[in-house]
Amino acid sequence: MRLMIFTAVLLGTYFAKAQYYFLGTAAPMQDGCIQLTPDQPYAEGLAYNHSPLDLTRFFEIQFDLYLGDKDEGADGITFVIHNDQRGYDAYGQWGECMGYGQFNPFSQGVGIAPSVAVEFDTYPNSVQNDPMCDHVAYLENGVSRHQESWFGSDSTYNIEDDYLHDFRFRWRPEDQLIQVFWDGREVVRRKRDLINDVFGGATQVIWGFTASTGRAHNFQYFCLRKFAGYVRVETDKNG
Ligand SMILES: [Ca+2]
Ligand SMILES: [Ca+2]
Repeated sequence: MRLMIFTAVLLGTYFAKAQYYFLGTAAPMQDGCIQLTPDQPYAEGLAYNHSPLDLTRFFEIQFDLYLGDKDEGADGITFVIHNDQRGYDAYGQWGECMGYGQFNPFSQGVGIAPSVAVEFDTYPNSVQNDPMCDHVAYLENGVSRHQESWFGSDSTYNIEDDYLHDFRFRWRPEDQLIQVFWDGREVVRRKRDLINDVFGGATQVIWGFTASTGRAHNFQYFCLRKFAGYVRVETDKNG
């Protein structure tokens, strides 16, 4: 009996690490969380889950995000779903693009597309139309520039506060509704025909997190809390 429990713990650790494909500075941490960037300049890290999401079905995923402990740090994290032709090797530019976007709408930089993302942005960049404080924004197709931002009407809003923040992303295909909750508050609510208007009819999408730093930096990571929904599982890992 003891041996069985010990084996289960080992397998749990193994699968927690094996669940993600890592790019750049992303790496598993000892507590089961995933580092995206170390607290160093000019870092970029991405972690994609091995199981694609099925957009024909409801899902809700909940993670804790850690954005560092220096209010003046950078640059932030994005949650992304995509079917970029580069697949699990898709990445965007560093710095203000957080590993997701391109440097600005007029440059030749490559972002992740087609895609939908939510950024948790900790550094103001006027070219991306950022407010002067930390904020959340909905993004599409590798374009970091956004017209709308959420920062709780607090012009000093700061999420680099050494706390874990509760992030939830919900997709309801029956009414094509995206909802994002941040520390329990709904910060994005958008009707969008993701399958047809963003992903060109594709229903299976890769998902994960991206982050980067620039001249300013912070330690940035994420931890799974809950997953509700269906994923395509190629082998029965629990069998
Ligand atoms: Ca801040
Ligand atoms: Ca920014």
